Amino acid sequence: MNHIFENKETFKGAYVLALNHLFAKKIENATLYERYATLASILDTHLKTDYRSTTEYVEKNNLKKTIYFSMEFLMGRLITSNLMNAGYASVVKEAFKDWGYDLNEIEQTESDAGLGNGGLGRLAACFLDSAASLSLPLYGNSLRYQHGFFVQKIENNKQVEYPDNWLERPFIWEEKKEDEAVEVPFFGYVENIRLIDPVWVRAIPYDVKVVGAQNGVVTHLRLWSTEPSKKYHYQDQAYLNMVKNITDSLYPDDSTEDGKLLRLQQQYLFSAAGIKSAINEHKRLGRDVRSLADYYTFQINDTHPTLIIPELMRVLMDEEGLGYDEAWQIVNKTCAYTNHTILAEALEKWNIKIFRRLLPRIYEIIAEMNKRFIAELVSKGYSQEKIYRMQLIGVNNVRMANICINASFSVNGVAALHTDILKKIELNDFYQLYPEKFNNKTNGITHRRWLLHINPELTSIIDSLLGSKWQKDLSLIKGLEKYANDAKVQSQIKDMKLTKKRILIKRIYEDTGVMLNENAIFDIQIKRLHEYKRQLLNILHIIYLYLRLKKDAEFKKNFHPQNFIFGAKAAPSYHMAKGIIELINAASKVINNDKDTNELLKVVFVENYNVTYAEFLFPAADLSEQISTASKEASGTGNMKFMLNGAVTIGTMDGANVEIVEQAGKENAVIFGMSAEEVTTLYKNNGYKPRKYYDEDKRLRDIFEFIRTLNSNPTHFDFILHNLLNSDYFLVMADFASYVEAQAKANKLYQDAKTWWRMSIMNIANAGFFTSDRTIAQYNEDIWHLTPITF
Ligand code: 26Q
Repeated sequence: MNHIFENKETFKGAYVLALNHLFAKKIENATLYERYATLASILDTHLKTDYRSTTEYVEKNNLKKTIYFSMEFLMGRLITSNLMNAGYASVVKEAFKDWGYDLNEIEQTESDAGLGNGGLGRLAACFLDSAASLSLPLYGNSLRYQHGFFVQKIENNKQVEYPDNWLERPFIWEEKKEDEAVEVPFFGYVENIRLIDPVWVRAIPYDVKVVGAQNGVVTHLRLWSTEPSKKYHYQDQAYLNMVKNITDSLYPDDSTEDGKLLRLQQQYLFSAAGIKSAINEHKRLGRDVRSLADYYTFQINDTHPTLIIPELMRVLMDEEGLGYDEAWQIVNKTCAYTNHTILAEALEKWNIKIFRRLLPRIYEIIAEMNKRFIAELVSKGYSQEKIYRMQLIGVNNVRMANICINASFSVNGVAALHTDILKKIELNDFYQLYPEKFNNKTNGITHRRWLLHINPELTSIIDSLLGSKWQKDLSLIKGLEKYANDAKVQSQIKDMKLTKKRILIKRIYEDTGVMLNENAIFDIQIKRLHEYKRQLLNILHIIYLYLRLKKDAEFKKNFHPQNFIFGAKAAPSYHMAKGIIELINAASKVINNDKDTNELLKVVFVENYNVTYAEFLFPAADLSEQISTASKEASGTGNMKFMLNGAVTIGTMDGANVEIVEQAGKENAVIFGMSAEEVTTLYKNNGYKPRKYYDEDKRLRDIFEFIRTLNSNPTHFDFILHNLLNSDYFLVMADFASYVEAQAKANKLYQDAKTWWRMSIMNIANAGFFTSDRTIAQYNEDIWHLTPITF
């Protein structure tokens, strides 16, 4: 092998030439961005060789593929993870060092690809990395949004949204493939299964390379963009606007808002285009459509890509001439569905009027599926009531989850507790009908990004103790356990934390002007803002602490300083969530500026929490806030990133927290609050009286009083307080006392250094289960059955 990344001298030569070629500059005159773009370009070009050999290998050997259909891929920046996976990071670092440049600095100019809302989108990105690293032919399919998830600014304590113009400068990792464009029809009317006078939109794929970890495998994430159809000679402005709008922006996660036609259009666009390109490929390789299921699994990431089901039916019947039953058999063997949500009210549904107008033929097919499904249930003797609950169309809505469950061969939840709740409660009707379809795949995170890349300090501690094999097989990190009580290792971990805290402190100071104490406990809650995630419980407790520190000298003496850090975006129309952001910011201003408590207590809300910010936050954390109302958080994945970086979880027995505790041991987490079962029973009995807690707990009354002083208008936050008193669906009041106790316990534990750092090490040592390599291996074993690429 002889190539430009071979050693630093060959690299330097190639880099200088490329910089001259691209920007006509010498290295000392180039801007940071030009230096970045040059590096990214030569790496991307270099990867083409592996990309081509991977594609050729998969085709020559007729390997089955998984197409991971997801409306979101929250990729973040790619330069470092691509360099690391390709195995060239150290050569490049060395070369840059010779020139006096820092790779980290260059990385900062890449824009963060924020094509997702939160957990579901980041999971999809971790899965791409893991599948490629396990040499599995898995390919992503999504949309190329011109604007990613909005940029958040805090103005006057409030969230303000700005567009994310991430494509302002060229996205170097993508390749436009004009020759693989497809035409997608919308609207029109149906005559004898034929769609008459539709509006055609051209979908063009942009493929983003996905690099496996040091195995020569390069797959891709296919992002569809829209352009005017080639079928028209004349196009009016309204048509051009429609075409542009389809891939203009990512929708914020917002189950409260009514279905928007544009979102349905996005869903059909990437579903239909993805199916079309799979079938085109299948035929190009000389295979019969009847064998589709032997060559593809279509994984449906939540219900957003549900339309691949009726679309595949349509193609097989209307274009390929198969009968309904034959088409149905194929769909049933190709599609698999992952559920990410428990909240029944969040299950996706579409008004049939909107649906029929946009997708008349697809609607007909769903209606036919529904008719047959109902007939099946009737023949099985199901009650009318149960049939109403299960049918695919009901109460004027198309029910996406019902379609997915009916048409897929696999239905999985994303953590053990979540899958259990689906089976026993939320989807019990379906579980009884199709017990064999249901399975669990506990989520995971790619340890390459979330440890090797973001925490080289911890990586090298582990390397020095265990060698480097664990980097390939994270289960080996268990070997750390035997050092849990080792004073030297404990102090290395503590030093690592201090290093990471200092980096974060600098960043937060630059961003917010707040200077944090490096000796304090770093207590971090970073995730989307949702009532069920209970950022409100966190801030109520902080206010309690503040008031107590001000009046209780004994308490103050025994209290270890604590920094509370929040990062969260609220959906733009989610009034309550935005109110909670404002409350956190208003409270933090008072608290951070009080000389009485200043040294002990700080509260920071970081602006624009995203993948890039996350990479600074996880490694610096001592306490990981995972405090959702039990049963409401399907899994959580931030909880795993904290654990892997040595933070201790303070949390409820919800989602994957249950498995974190199972792996690390209950004594190595701080658990509080009602259980999922208790929550379910409480809801069922209809007897929850949140006001009782207020009446009986002076701490809550004092907190409410304080909140009324935070704004010149004392009723400013009353909509939050009234909700707590009169409804409190997420049981903040019920869990308050238990949370205060858990926080006190954590604060005390931290002061016992030997115990604390043992807990921290035990968490790292037992995080092996949570690599997405394990998750992907399980998907493959139970659902996909892909053969690995072995060159
Ligand atoms: C719905 C309607 C209209 C517009 C947007 C949406 C929408 C968009 C995104 C609804 C939901 C989402 C995302 C959901 C999500 O991220 N769920 C999280 O998935 C993670 C990965 O499985 C879990 O760890 C989290 O527990 C779960 O909340």
